[in-house]
Amino acid sequence: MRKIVLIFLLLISHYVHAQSVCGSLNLFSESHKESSFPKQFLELYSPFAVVGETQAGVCEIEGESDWNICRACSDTWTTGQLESVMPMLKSWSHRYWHLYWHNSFNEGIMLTDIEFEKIKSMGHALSKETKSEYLARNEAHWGESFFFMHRQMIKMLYFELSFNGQACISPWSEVPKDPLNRNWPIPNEINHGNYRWIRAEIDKMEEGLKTWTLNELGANIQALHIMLHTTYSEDYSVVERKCPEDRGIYKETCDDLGDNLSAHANPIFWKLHGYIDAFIGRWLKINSYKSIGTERECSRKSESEKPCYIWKGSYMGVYPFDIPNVPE
Ligand SMILES: [Cu+2]
Repeated sequence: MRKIVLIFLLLISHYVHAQSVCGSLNLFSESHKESSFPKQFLELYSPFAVVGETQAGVCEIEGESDWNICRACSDTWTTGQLESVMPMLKSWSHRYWHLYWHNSFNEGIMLTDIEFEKIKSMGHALSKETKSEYLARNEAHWGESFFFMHRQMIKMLYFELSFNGQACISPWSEVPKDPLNRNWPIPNEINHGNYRWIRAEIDKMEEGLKTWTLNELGANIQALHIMLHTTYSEDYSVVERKCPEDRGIYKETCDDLGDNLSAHANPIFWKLHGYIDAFIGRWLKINSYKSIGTERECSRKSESEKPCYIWKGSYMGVYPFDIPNVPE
């Protein structure tokens, strides 16, 4: 049912002109042409945020120093932090943007010419690339696009927290070994023994880091990524209660880690995705890169930030994703 709703919404969204942005930041904003963005934006527009030095290695967007915007970094969520980001994370445009991104690869990427021009004007496509070349490149580098897209989501989260004067959320430095971990217990008892499988996958990634391309790492990390989502998902009876469907879409309360429409509304999503994202930084170091960016971003890096790795997969879907006629 949800798929039918999505296709319908995709069709009518092309006729809607008003664009809504998830949260306070439009990732396709023209302001990206300024190299001092987004720190400067935060200083100018946030009534609370004080952009300061981040603790080294914590809450950093590794390889993208422009994005190290967190003034503080916390391990667990406070009510203030949750309240400042949930309106964005639970908005339907954000939910469908994430769902559509994943479906793009399952069902073949669909992109209108207008959307492609927007992507190109913001430097997210290569300078001489046609739409079909862009789509083929992203299909071929799905593993990188997976890293790229989820990194954009982390940036948006960090921006929203910082904009509201809140600390960022640090990723797991290690996946908790104890299923009854004080801060991050595994909610469903049937998953309590999963750590050994998770550990085996982590070992594979650590070995592979030395020889794989970033794209191969992104593809091969899927088993670990899905295992983490499954392990930290709640029992089906809880999910059913939080996620009843209404007109084919979930209720606002839904934060099921097992569904792309709702996973990012779950606080643990950011712990596990930050952990997955940190593999990008480890890969860059092992391969002697000092930074990472799109073609345009790399061309603007200072000498001390070179060599800069240019993303080969940088598809982030249709963004902003307009969802007309959906209850907010
Ligand atoms: Cu996702």
